[in-house]
Amino acid sequence: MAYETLIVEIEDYTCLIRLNRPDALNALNAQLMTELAQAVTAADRNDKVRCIVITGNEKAFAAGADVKEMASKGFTEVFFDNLFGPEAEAISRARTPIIAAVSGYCLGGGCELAMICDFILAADSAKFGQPEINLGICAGMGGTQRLTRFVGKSKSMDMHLTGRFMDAAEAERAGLVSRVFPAKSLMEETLKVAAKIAEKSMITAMIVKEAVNRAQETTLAEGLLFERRMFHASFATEDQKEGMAAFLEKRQPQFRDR
Ligand code: DAK
Repeated sequence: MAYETLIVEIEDYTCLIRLNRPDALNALNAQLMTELAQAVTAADRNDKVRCIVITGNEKAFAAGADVKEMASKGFTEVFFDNLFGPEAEAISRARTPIIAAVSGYCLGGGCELAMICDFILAADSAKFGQPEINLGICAGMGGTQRLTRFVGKSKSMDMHLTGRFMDAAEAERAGLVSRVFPAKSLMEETLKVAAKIAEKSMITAMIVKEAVNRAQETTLAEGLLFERRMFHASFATEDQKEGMAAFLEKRQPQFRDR
């Protein structure tokens, strides 16, 4: 499918989705979010895709929702449009692991999009922020909820109330980002991480994704029970037999997603 605001490539079981509105620092407009939801949904259904990477360019992952598109709207319009709601949900429903590879500005809706992904790899140039307060609005695509779960109440309040940016080192210390790479090697390193995930059993990867996401959404007791049942269920797969046999035979496993 041809997209106007994205560049999508599938290679070696990884679907690389580049946000492509460089003149607007990849600001998220309605067209980009619609196309992104379509691209992620298509990749999620494609059995040649075992990991999805969402990235931007060196200057920006995305500098937020498109202020030019939003500025003149009124309450009824944003309420009935349900701006970005269905698109964000479509991305968060994907079962395939999604990595956000972030260079440069990752602000507002851009930071929220990165947090919808399963984890964030950052360039040392990355700058994260929820500066919506400077525009007279609060975050609208999960920022107050997800950032708080990532970094805790104190730092989340600080980010949302002051609108300040946090650099990659602070984001890694705070737990927002899993790893930081030099900007010039971010994509090479990200594709290595994607390849590492792609070689696993897809069934197991999806189980892991569901189980970790449960930790954000339920009580510890319910989450532990869910994990234990998923662990039990994994013994119904051929990939469990193969994984353990390969370990005992001192060879690499050949997973077949069964
Ligand atoms: N929207 C539209 N255009 C943007 C933009 C944005 N968010 N960010 C940058 N641009 C455009 C600039 O207008 C400029 O365009 P021209 O003037 O050249 O036409 C071009 O990108 C380059 O930007 P600058 O000239 O400003 O570049 P600088 O390097 O000087 O500054 C900056 C970079 C990132 C510090 C600055 O551009 C900036 O502060 N940008 C705005 C950041 C921001 O406030 N982001 C939050 C936006 S509000 C919702 C879902 C999501 C949201 C809301 C609701 N629902 C589900 C309900 C999200 C809201 C937001 O994200």
